[in-house]
This record gives sequence, structure tokens and C-alpha cells, in this order.
Amino acid sequence: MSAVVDLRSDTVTLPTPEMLRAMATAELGDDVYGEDPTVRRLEELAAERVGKEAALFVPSGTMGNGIAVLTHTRRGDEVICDLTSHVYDAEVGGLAVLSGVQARPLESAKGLLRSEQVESAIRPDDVHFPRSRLLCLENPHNFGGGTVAPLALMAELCATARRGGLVVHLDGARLFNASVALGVPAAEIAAHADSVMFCLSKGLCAPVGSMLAGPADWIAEARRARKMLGGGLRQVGVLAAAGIVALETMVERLAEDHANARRLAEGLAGIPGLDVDLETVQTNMVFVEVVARGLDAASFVAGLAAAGVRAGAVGATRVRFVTHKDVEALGVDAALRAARAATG
Ligand code: TLP
Repeated sequence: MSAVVDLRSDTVTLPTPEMLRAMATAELGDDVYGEDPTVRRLEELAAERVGKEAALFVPSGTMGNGIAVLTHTRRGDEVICDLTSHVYDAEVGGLAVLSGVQARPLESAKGLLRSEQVESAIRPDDVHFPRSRLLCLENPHNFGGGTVAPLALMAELCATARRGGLVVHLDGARLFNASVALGVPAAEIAAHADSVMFCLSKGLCAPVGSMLAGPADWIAEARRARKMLGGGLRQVGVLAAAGIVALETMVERLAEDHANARRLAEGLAGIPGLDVDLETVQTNMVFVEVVARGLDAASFVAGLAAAGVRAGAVGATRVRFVTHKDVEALGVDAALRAARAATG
């Protein structure tokens, strides 16, 4: 069998040689004392790229979102989000456990909330109700299909939240994929949100780390929350060095991942027994509905694995493929051959 083509996620990407060199030679210090010059450089660079005053290195996207909710809310507040958002659906109940908040998940098409539904979910001031405090958006939207919310929708949703007295956190785990897809700077996508999290360790290929950005005084509070959660790291410039290379060299190439996803999606759509909504294929993700008789997501994924291709079952009949740096055009061809064999 040929080498494994791993399309389960862009989290599997390995660091580039330039990242490894930067890690080996990074200038280091104790970041809990604020003395790691490489982390400081990354935090400044990240803040500038997303158009916020300050940024904070965090070990993972999950911790970044958790810290954001913890820092924006008080116990008992209500957080409006989409039903399939990562923060609600895939962060181990962190909203409830870490922040003691109540989620108000709303159904959406392809992860795109509408401003009327957000407006009607905002609670009036009444002694019976929790306080609506935070709107969490996700762009691109992972389980919506890797779909991108356009700038006008982002602005409208944020304006609706603000009119209702809410603050907005943007889970931009793959913010730079949205930026490349829309052809606008990441800062424009994050412009109306109070805070934004993005991951260095997905399509940008750094081995570890995410960034949380927002106003300087809010980031100072977030830094305390990070320490409380055990995320205050020491000579973490060794990781931040890779993050700097990720931001400086890995953003533009995301367009290749998007082109590979499009070709993969079109190929999969042509295979009998598989349904693909090509409209949702806007970044580096392809979600497939397995409709072939006698086949479900788990058995399709097992069939792919037998042919050296890994994808993720994300429901009884839904399978996710994610393109990234370590899967090139040949990997897409291998995936299409494996999918034909697994359905045939
Ligand atoms: N997503 C992972 C899985 O957890 C599903 C993936 O493979 O896509 N926000 C969004 C939108 C995400 O997709 C993820 C990770 C996170 C937050 C959390 O980031 P990490 O994995 O760094 O904790």
C-alpha cells in the first residue's frame, strides 16, 4: 500500500524546515514574567494581522475560546451561538464547566446565523431571565462545511449584538482561510468583533498554538485567565518562533488547499453513492453525505483507510475531508481513487 494520505484534518500538518530552524534558534525567556522576546514578537505580529490592540499566545484553540468566554462573561450569563459551532459542540462543555454560562444555540443553514434570529434570541431585561452577554461567531464555519460568512453578514451580526448590549467573540480558528477565500485582510473579517481567536496549528502548519486578540485591557484579563487554567508557559518562544514563520510564510499558500478541496469535491460529487453540496466548498473542507445503499460513514471511512486514505466520520452518514500542505494534488487523486473503490 502507498503512503497514507491523511485528510482527517489540517491539524495533522507538520512544521516546515524553516519553522524547525526558527524553533532551534529562538531567543527565549520566561513568558510568565513577560520576558520571552519571541512570544512578544508573535503577539505583536498577531495583533497587527487581526487589527486588534493586543494578542495572547495560547496552547490551543479550545483554550483560546474558553478564555475568551471566561473573560467576557459572568456566571449565569447567556451566550448566543450556532448549534453546530465548535465552542458549543466540540469543546467538552467548556462553556458550562469553565465559565458557568448557559448556551443559547440557534439553528442555522451552513453555520450562517441570520441577524433576525440573533435579535430575537437577545433577552429583555427581566428578573426571570439570564443576561444575554456574548455572541460567538465562527468564520469559516467548520461543521457548516468550511463556509465563509461574508463581510456584510459579519458587520450586520455584530451590529445586532451590540444594539442588544452584547459583546462578540469570533472563533476564527481558520480565519486566514476565510481571508484568502474572501480576498480581504483577516483584520477586516475580525473588525467588528471584540475578540478573535485563530489557530497557528491548522492550515498554517505550526506544531502548537493559537492566538487570542482583543483590546489591551481585555487581553490583560485574558492573560490572568490563561494562568489560572495552567496555560502560562515558560520558554514558549520555542513554539512562538514557529508561529511567526506560520504568519509570515504560510498564509498565501492556503489558496492551494482551497483549490485542492474544490477538485476533491468535484471528483467526489461525480461518484455514485456520494452527495456533495458544492456550494459549501469555500475553503479547505469537503463534507460528503454517504447515500450509497448499505454504506454508512464508518464503513466508507474504513474502506478509504484500506486504500491508504484517512478521512473523518462526523455523523452516521457524513464524512469530512480537509486539505492541507501535506496533501498535494497526488493525494487528491489517491483520495478519489480510494473513494471510488470504497463505494463500488
Ligand atoms: N477543530 C478540530 C476538531 O476539534 C473538530 C478539527 O479537526 O477541525 N474552533 C474551531 C472552528 C475548530 O475547528 C477547532 C478545532 C477549534 C476551535 C479548537 O482548536 P484546538 O484543536 O487547537 O483546540
